[in-house]
Amino acid sequence: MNRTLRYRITGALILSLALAGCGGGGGGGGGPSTPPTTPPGQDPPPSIPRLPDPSTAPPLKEVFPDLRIGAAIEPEQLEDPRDRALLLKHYNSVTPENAMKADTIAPADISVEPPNFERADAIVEFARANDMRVHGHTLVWHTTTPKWFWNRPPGMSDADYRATVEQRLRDYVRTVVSYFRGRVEAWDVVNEVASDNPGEVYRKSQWFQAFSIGGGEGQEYIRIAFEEARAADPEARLFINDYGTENPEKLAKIRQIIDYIEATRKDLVDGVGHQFHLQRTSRPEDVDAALATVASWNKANRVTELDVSIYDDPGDCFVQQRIPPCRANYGPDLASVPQSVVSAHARLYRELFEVFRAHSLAQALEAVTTWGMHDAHTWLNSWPVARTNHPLLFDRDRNPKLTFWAVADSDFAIP
Ligand code: 9MR
Repeated sequence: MNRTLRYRITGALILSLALAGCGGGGGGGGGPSTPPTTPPGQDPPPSIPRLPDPSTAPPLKEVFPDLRIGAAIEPEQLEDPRDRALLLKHYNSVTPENAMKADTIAPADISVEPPNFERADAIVEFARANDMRVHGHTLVWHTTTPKWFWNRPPGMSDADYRATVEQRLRDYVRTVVSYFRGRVEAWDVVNEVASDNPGEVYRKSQWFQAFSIGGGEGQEYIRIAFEEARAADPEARLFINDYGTENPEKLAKIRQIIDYIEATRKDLVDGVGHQFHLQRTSRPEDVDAALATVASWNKANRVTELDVSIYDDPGDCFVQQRIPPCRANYGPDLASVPQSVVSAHARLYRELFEVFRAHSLAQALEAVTTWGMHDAHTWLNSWPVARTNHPLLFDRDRNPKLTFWAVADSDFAIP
């Protein structure tokens, strides 16, 4: 993982942790102290409910008819019969986890080599064939911007360099959004452009730096990306996507950035994409407040990358990325996780989806996408350390977990 990515994610979870503070969430992180969940096929202890037969699980998209329910996926998953079945049953929106990032679509300069839409097309065509929407992710993200965007021939003046980078940005955004026009209904136009440094609004990424050259406004790339996307597909919904938006300080920066983008044109930003990469000590009331705040701006909300780590890591885990300070691996499967942790995870998800339902009923939340479908495929199995995590609603066998039942059935007793 490169340094920029590490820095970015570090900020995300430190913010979440800072927010979590004395927050809820049961269970210690120090190792099994209460009975584990019961492996499939075995009788649970009397205090722990046996999970219902997976075939009786209601489709999530029907449990939340006022929300789009999405999952981030890779094209290969469409070839896996179990993943395909899970996707078709529960979801009506997909986000390409990586297939639409610039380093995938345009590893080489698109003025020299045509862009490669193959991987993205696999997902978009599957979605079309199955009546699902596609949430496009993401046009501009410093972490996945290929190097050719920054090429500077020797001797090029500052003014020419800035103009060249701007042209590359305009061409890239226009090319991609035009190509998917009518097939991708929304875009994360920019991703993670807000800074995590106190008092600093804009991330000082390579984008910001390139646009600052010669005394320009570093943040102008953000407005340009929105302008091009709007022009290329006037029907697409355009989002500014970021993590840590459950933190009011971070969200206030998003507001400032929207005000900048819309200073001269009020119709460029449709809404805020909240990643919500949470831990089980995160607080639903912070999530609720963030959604309410954005709604009060008359902007749309989408939850774009939801997951909840089962580890309540301390802040320095995300800096050091080793165990300790990161929590030790609970073990290879869900049955080795303390029941108190499994239950806390389920309770938090239940409360989060109660918040989501309330906002969807108030027309203040359009979609909830989880960052992956099941625990076998999630970035949290390798970050901040390689470790078995269980952040999603379905287990490694694609079966609904206690957390699923907590969300799907409000009467289901969480032990
Ligand atoms: O899950 C994605 C992982 O497979 C990629 O290697 C990584 C870098 O492209 O991006 C991950 O997804 C990120 C998303 O695009 C933006 N928000 C944070 C997500 C987790 O890192």
